Formats: sequence, C-alpha cells, structure tokens
Amino acid sequence: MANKASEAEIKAALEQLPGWEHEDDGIEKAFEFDDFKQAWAFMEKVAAEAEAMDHHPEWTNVYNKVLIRLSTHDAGGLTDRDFKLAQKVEAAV
Ligand code: HBI
Repeated sequence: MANKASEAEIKAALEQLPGWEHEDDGIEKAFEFDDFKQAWAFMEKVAAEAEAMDHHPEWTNVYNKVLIRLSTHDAGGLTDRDFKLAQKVEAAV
C-alpha cells in the first residue's frame, strides 16, 4: 500500500493497533511512563526505528507523557508506512 489508505484499510489496520485513533489525516496515541527517563528511553527506540524506515513521527513529550502522531506527509494522508511504524512503536513500549 504505497498510496493513501482507504477508510476500510484504516479501520482494518487500527484493529491491530489498540489505543490508536484516526484524527484528521493521521493516527495518534498518548503514552504514559513512570518518569522522564523511561519516556526518553522509549523515544530513543522509536527514533531509531523511524530513522531506519525514513519515516518520522510528529510527537510531543512532557515529562512522562509522549503523544505520537503518524501521517505520511508525502502522500497527504495515511499509508502502510504509518501502520508499520505504529507497530514498531508498540514493540518499543
Ligand atoms: N515522515 N511521517 C513522515 N511522512 C513523510 O512523508 C516523510 C517522513 N520522513 C521522511 C520523508 N517523508 C522523506 O521521504 C522526504 O519527505 C524527505
């Protein structure tokens, strides 16, 4: 799926990604950790996966919370790359 995902494809992909929500042209999930050190360790893992994929999250971190938003800017919406990175994010928790 190199092109923008259809609503049906998005729905099917999100069934495999508990907690992720479709917002506008992306998917989002908020993560909470015990402290900043754990949040940062998680972000380091996700950053390495993102760089390896050449696909990068929009994210914010406040102390122990990390909000991640994934969207394929080049395609103007969601693609398989977002769902693949979301799976890697889940594996990094
Ligand atoms: N990351 N989320 C996201 N979406 C993109 O379209 C994207 C990216 N990282 C790199 C990238 N595109 C490159 O293909 C170029 O746009 C530099």
